[in-house]
Amino acid sequence: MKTVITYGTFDLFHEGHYRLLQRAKALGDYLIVGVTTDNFDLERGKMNTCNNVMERVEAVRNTGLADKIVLEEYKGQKIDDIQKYKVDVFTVGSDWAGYFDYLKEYCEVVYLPRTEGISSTQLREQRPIVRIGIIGTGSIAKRFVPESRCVNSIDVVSVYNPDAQEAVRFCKRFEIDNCAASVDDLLSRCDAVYIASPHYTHFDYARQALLAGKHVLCETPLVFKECQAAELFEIASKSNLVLMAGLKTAFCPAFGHLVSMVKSGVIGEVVEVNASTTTLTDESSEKMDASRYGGSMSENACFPLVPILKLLGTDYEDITFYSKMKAGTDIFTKAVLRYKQAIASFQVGLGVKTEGSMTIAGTKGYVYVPAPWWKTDYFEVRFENQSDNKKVFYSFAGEGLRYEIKEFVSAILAQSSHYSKVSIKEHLIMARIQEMYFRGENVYKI
Ligand code: C2G
Repeated sequence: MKTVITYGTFDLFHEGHYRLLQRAKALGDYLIVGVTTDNFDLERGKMNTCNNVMERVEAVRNTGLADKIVLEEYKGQKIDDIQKYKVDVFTVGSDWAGYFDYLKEYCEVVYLPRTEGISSTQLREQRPIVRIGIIGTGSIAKRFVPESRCVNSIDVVSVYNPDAQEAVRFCKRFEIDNCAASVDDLLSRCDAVYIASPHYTHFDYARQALLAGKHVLCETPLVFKECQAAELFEIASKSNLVLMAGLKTAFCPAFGHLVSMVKSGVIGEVVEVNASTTTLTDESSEKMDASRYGGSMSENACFPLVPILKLLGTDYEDITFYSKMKAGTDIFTKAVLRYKQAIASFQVGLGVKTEGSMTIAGTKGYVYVPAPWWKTDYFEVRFENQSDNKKVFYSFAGEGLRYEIKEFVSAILAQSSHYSKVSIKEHLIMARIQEMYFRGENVYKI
């Protein structure tokens, strides 16, 4: 039996892909097709795939040409696969001519003529552009615009800030066509809104945008009351709109890989998760203003809550907060969540600095993520026998916002078939925890 292998992203599956697989199949008796995972594509700079890995695997499977489909997850996997599956022929389109000559050491390498006149990039460019309006022109909005320019099918068309001068300066700096005179003006010019205004304004802006039929990507924390979160998701679902919180960590490649590895049982049963996020902030900052929901909990708690809820679930038994207060604001808070079978804790601070690492303790080993864990490109899986330790690297491009922006745009263009990386329940629980804190439930202040 002559085994042939080929690899691809196969995004927006088209005639060129089909013909490649047909000719690959004709080179032997058994065809293996490697489909790149989302993380691997992000890692190799392919930011703009529209279909997720499951959709792309399905497209290849539906051709009926592949005898086996494998996922291509890392650079160098081709050599492992060729040896593992005793491959006789590696083939790929002629656009890669010469690039895979190093595989000649292991098997025959054949470059097949590419089908001219069609490509995934071309098909992507024919897709609609999502026009984005930004509300708020602060530091995160200033990072959002350049990051958005790394993602296909999105264009920032308008900006709104109640302080018109601020908005004018922002539009000039980022060469954005329109400075909206009002929120309604902004909403009339866009398909989706990115809300980067102060936390306490999020609910009203998000509600107004959703009721106007616009998709919403809102900075975290989304809202401070569970009922508000529920109302926003209710409006979004009724109008088939995308509502996402800017939980950037949840969309980063390394974090996605970390959660999959831990969920697969690589460190056994998870018993404890601990994470810290502290960012020293000037006392005069609005982020420290107690009258405007300022403080460490509101600013940073959403970061560690993502891994805690992802790894241990949303059914914790109870949560207790211990806060160091100053001028009515928590400059440092430690929270402990008791689960049936596990404990989670996190430390957040705007006026206190600590190591920004995360550890995930399991019955077979543990995961260590160095600071800043919330935008990590690297983590270690460690065991009693240190020779079993694994170091995992995942590139983290730019400011890391591009991953969440890509997710937002894909969700809008994919409509209902999109799988959200953060569930509605997780959003509701995050809002509930913020609400408990601000109501002083189980809060011990020092
Ligand atoms: N292809 C083709 N004709 C086209 C477009 C693509 O023959 N008009 C071929 C490509 O040469 C590749 C396969 O179809 O062999 C899949 O193309 P992509 O999905 O773009 O995958 P690519 O990013 O080229 O991945 O490591 C090898 C790479 O994974 C190939």
